[in-house]
Amino acid sequence: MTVDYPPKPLPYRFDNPVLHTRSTQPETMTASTATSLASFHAYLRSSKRILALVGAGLSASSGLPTFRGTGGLWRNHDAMELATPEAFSNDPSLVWQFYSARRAAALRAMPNKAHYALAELAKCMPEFLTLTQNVDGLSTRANHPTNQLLHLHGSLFSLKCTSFYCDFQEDNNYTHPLTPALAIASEVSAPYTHIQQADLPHCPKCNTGLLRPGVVWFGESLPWHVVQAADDFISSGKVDLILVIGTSGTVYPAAGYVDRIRMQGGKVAVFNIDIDESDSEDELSETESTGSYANRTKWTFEGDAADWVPIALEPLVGHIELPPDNSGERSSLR
Ligand code: BJW
Ligand code: ZN
Repeated sequence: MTVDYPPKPLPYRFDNPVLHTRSTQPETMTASTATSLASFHAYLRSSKRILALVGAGLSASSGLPTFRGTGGLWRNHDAMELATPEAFSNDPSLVWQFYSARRAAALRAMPNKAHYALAELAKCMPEFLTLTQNVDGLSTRANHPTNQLLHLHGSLFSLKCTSFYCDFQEDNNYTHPLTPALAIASEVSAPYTHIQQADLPHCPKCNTGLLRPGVVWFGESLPWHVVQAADDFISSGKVDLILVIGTSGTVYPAAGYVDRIRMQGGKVAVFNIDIDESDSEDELSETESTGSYANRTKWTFEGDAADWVPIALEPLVGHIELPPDNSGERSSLR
C-alpha cells in the first residue's frame, strides 16, 4: 500500500495547543519587536551570503513533534533513546515501528509557510544554503532547490542495509508501510505489538540483511559529502547571517555551525517558540529609532517559526502564501 497524494490532513494539525501556547503572534507585535524587525530587515537586505540551520521546530506547525520537551515521547519512549544504534540492535521491532509511524506522519504532513519562505530565499539568492537536521522531507516538498539544501541527519525515506558485507542504500522510498507487519505502526494510539525480525524490512540486494532507516543516530558520523559541502560553503567567503530556526542547538556537530559563523563575524537570527535568556541577553540594544543594526550581532524572534520566518524574510522573498493544493511537490516524491 502507498500513501495517497495529496496527503490527507492530520486531524490534530494546527489545533494542538502545545504547539501554540507560547506563540507571539506577529499581529500583536510590540513596538520594540517591530523596531527589531526593521533593523533585521535592513541587515538582511545588505547580506550577501546567508546560512540557515533548521531543526524540528520548523515542522512543528506542520504537525510533526519535536524531540525534546512536550511531544518528545513516542508511546512513552523518549524519542532520543530510540534514535541510537544500540536501541535498533536491542529491539529492531520497536525502533522500526517508531520510524514507520514517523514516515507515515511525515507523508501526511504539509510543508508550512516557513518551508516555502526558505525555498523562495534559495531561489532568489544563490549564496544561500539551508542545513536541515530534519529528516521529514518537508523542505524538499516545498520545492527547496536541492543544491542549496543539505540533510545533516539523513532522511526517513532513505534505507540502508545493516549487513557489514552489503552496501545497499535506497533514497526516496515513500512506500508505507514498508512491510505488511509495519502497518500496525501507522496509528500512534495503536497498542504495541512485537514484530518478528523476519517481518521487518529486508535488503533486496543481499536478501539477508535487515534494512534500517537512513538517518544519523547518536554516535554515528554525519554523511561525509554533506559535511564537506557545508564546510565548502562556509570557507568560500564570509557568511553574513545565520538563521537558526526551530532547533534546541544541543546536538553536535550541527549546533557548532552557529559559533563558526559568529567567529567569522556573521550575525545570528534565532526563530524559536521558546527564546531562553541566554539567547536574548546578548542582543545589544541598538539605535532603535533609526533601525540601525551596526552594534547588533543577534536578533531573536519568539513564536512559531511558520509565522515569523516568512515575515522576517519578506523583503527578499515577498509575501508567502501556501499553494492552494499544499501537498508539496508531487514530483519530488517520485
Ligand atoms: C519551535 C516550534 C515552533 C518548537 N516554532 N520553534 C560535541 C560536544 C558534545 C557532544 C558531541 C559533540 N560532538 C558529537 C557529540 C555527540 C552527539 C551529541 O551531539 N550529543 C549531544 C546530545 C550532547 N552527536 C553525535 O553523536 C553526532 N555524530 C557525531 O558527532 O559523529 C562524530 C562522533 C561520533 C562518535 C563520538 C564523537 C563524535 C550525530 C548526531 C545525530 C543526531 N540524530 C538525531 C536523530 C535523527 C534521526 C531521527 O530523526 O530520528 O537528530 S537526534 C535529534 O536531535 C535529531 C535532530 O535532528 C537533532 C536536533 O534536534 P532539534 O531539531 O534541535 O529538535 P529539538 O526537539 O531538540 O528542538 C526543537 C526546538 O524547536 C526547541 O528549541 C523548541 O523550543 C523549538 N520549537 N516548536 C519555532 N512552532
Ligand atoms: Zn544487503
